[in-house]
Amino acid sequence: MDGPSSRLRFSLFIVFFSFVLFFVFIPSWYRPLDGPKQVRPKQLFPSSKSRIRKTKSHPSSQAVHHPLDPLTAEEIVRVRSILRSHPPFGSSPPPIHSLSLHEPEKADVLAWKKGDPLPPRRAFVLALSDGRTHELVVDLGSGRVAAHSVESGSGYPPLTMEDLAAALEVPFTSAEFNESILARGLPMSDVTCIPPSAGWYGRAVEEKRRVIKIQCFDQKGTSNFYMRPIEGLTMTVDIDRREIVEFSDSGRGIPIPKSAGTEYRYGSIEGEEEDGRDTALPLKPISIEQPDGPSFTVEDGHIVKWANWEFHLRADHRAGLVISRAGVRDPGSGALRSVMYKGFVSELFVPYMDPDEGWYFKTYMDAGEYGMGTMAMSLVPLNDCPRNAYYMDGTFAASDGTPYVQSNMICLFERYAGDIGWRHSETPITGFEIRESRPKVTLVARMASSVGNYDYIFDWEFQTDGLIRVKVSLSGMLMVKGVPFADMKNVPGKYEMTGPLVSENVIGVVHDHFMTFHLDMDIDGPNNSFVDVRLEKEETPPGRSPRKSYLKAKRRVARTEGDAKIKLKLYDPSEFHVVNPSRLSRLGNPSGYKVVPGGNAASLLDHDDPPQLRNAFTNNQIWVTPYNRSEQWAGGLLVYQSRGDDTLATWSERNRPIDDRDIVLWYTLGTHHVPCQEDFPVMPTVQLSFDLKPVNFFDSNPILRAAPNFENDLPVCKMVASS
Ligand SMILES: *[C@@H]1O[C@H](CO)[C@@H](O)[C@H](O)[C@H]1NC(C)=O
Ligand SMILES: *[C@@H]1O[C@H](CO)[C@@H](O)[C@H](O)[C@H]1NC(C)=O
Ligand SMILES: *[C@@H]1O[C@H](CO)[C@@H](O)[C@H](O)[C@H]1NC(C)=O
Ligand SMILES: [Cu+2]
Repeated sequence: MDGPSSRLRFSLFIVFFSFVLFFVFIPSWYRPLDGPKQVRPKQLFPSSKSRIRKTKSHPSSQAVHHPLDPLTAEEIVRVRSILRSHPPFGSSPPPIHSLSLHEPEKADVLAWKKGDPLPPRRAFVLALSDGRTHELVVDLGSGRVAAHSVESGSGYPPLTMEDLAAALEVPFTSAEFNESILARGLPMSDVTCIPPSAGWYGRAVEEKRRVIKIQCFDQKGTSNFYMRPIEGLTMTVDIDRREIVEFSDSGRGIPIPKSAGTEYRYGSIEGEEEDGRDTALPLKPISIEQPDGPSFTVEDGHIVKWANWEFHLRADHRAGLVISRAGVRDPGSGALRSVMYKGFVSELFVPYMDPDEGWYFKTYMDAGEYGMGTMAMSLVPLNDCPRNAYYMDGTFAASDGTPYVQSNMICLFERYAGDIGWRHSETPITGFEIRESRPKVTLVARMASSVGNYDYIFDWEFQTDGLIRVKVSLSGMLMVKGVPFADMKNVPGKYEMTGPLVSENVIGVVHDHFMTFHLDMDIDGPNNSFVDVRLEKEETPPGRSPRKSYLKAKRRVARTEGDAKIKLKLYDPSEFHVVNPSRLSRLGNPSGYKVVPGGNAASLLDHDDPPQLRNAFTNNQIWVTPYNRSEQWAGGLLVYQSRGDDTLATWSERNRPIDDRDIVLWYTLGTHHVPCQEDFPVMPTVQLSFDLKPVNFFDSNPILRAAPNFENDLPVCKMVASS
C-alpha cells in the first residue's frame, strides 16, 4: 500500500472525525470556541425528536428484555409525562438532575428467568426545587409516583448540563470580569471558561445555595486552552440565581503561558520538523482480524455472552458503565456460576494540592458532581477501540426530562495482546520433549469519560481463567497553574511551587486520583464472607531446620464491618478473599474470589480536612458492608457541596455483621500524580488496575482444555485493492 496517500486519507478521516466530535462536545462542557456569544441552554438540548437516534446497528436496544435493562427513550418520555401530572409539581416539574432505572429488589432480579414477566419498571428521579432535593420513584406500569420524599441530608444532586452552561454565561455579563480581562489586554472573544465544582468548606458564601467556581483561559492560537490559564482570576457563581457572589483577581502579574507547543490535534500538528525530518514514528498500521467474526454475542441489547462468561452490561449517567449478574461457566458441571451481582465505579475523588485562593477548592468528586456517563463522549473507532469492537449507546434524560442518546458510549471487543494464558516447556534432560502454550484472549467492556480536562478510561476485562481485571487509564490535560517563571533557574527559593514546571510559565499542580468501586460479589449466591488471609512470619525453633524463618497463611473471617477496613501494607501482607462458606470444593475449600491490588496510593490528607471528610471512603482501600440497596454511592447520594454525612465511612460506623450474608466489597484504586514534562500538552495514558481472581472457585485450572493456536486456523488477511 502506498504510504503517503494512506496517511492523507487517514488524516482526512481524522479531520472529519474531529469535526464530528467537536460538534458533539459543544453541549457538554465549555463555551463554544467562537467567543462569548450567549448560548441559551435550550439550544443545547434540542427536542427529543432530534436527539433520539435509532441506530440501525442495535435494533433491540430500545426494547426491554431484562429487569436491569436501562430506561429506554420511550420510558423516559413516559416518566416525564407522569411527573407532569404529579400534583405537587403541577404542570412544570422542577429540573431533573438524575433519572435512571430504579432497580427491582435484588431478590426479584435473582428469581427472574428469561421468559418470566418483568418486575414492575420504575424510575428513580432526583429533582431540585427551591434548593430542596426531591427523591421520587416513578412507577411506569401504574403511571403513578410510587414514592416522593424531600432529602434532609447535606449536598445536592449532580449538576445538569443546563447548570453548567448557565454558570458559564454569568461572567460575560459582569463589568468586573470585563475590566479584569481588558486589564490583561485580552479581547473577550479569546476567553474560554470552565466550571469547576466548589467543594464544601463551611464558608458563609456556600450556605443554603448551590455555588460553582468559574475560571478562564486564553484560547487564542490553540484548542488546548487548558494550557493557557488566566491565573488568579476566580469567580464563585450562585448557580440558581446566576450571579457572581465572589470575585477574586490576584494574578495580573502572571503572564498567560504561550500557545506554541500546546496543540495536540492530528490535523494541527505538522508531521515534519523544519529541518525536513519526518517526526512521525516509523510504525506500520496494526489491527486484529477476526476472519470468522467475534466470539461474543450481545443478546436482547444487554446480555453479553463470551467464552465461559455471561453478564449484563448497561450505560448509567452517574457510574458510566455497570456490569451486573456476572457469571462464569464451570468447565466441570457446565453450570453458570454467579461471581458478581453488580460492579461499577461508585465515586472518584481528585484533590489538588495547592492551598491558594484559586486552587484550594479543587477536590472533585466526578461521579456525583458531574456524572461519569454524562461526561462520556462517543468513542473514536479504530483508536479508542479496535476495529473488531461492538458499540453500545447510553440513553439518558436532560434536565427537562427529554431523552437523548450518547451514541457509541461503550465498546466491547475481544483483545489479543500477544500474552500467554498458560505454558510449560520441558528441559530435554528430563527426557520429555514438551512445548505447550496457550494464547490469552480476553473480552473488554470499555468506556471513556472526559470530565473537563481529564479523560478516564474504564475497562472491565474478562479472562477465560475466571479473572476479571478492572483497569482505569488516565489521559487528557493536566490542570495547570500559571507562574511568573519560564525556567527553573529563575524561581526564587522562597516561592512556593505546588508542582513541577512542565512548560514555560506552567506548573502541573500535584494531585491525587482515587476511584472507588462498588463490587457486590455474589460467589455462588448472595451469602458470602470476607476472609483476611494474612501472611505471617514464623520462626523455627533452634535445631529444627537450617531455616530460621518461613511464612504461614492464617485465615481470619471478618465478623463485622470493623474487621474489614483494610489499609494495604507491604510488610504486613494479606490476601483478601470473598468466599461462600456453604459452597465447598471437592477438597473442602470454600469457593471464593480474591481482590488482588495492583499499584495503589492512599490519601494522606488530614481526616478532618473538609475534602477528606466528604471523601472519607478513601480512608481505607478495602471496606466490606452488608448489602443495602440504598448504599450505592460511596460519597453519598447527594454529593455536590455535601459535608460527608452520608458516605461509606459513616454507614460503616454501625459496624454491622458481615459474616455469611449478602456483602458488598469496596475497593479504592488511587495514584499520586506528580506531573512531568511528558504530561504536556496531553498526557500519555497512565494505567492502574486491580484484579478479581478465582481462589478455590474451580476444582482445577479451568482453561486446561483450551486449544492452542494452529497456523491453519489463522489465515493471513491480504489487503484487497479497493480504490
Ligand atoms: C466591557 O468594557 C468595554 C470598554 O469599557 C465596553 O465597551 C463593553 O461594552 C464592556 N462589556 C461589558 C459586557 O460590560
Ligand atoms: C440502608 O441504608 C440506609 C442508608 O445508609 C439506612 O438509612 C438504612 O437504615 C439501611 N437499611 C438497613 C436495613 O440497614
Ligand atoms: C442468607 O443469610 C440470611 C441470614 O443472614 C438468611 O436469612 C438467608 O436465607 C440466606 N440466603 C441464602 C440464599 O442462603
Ligand atoms: Cu493526574
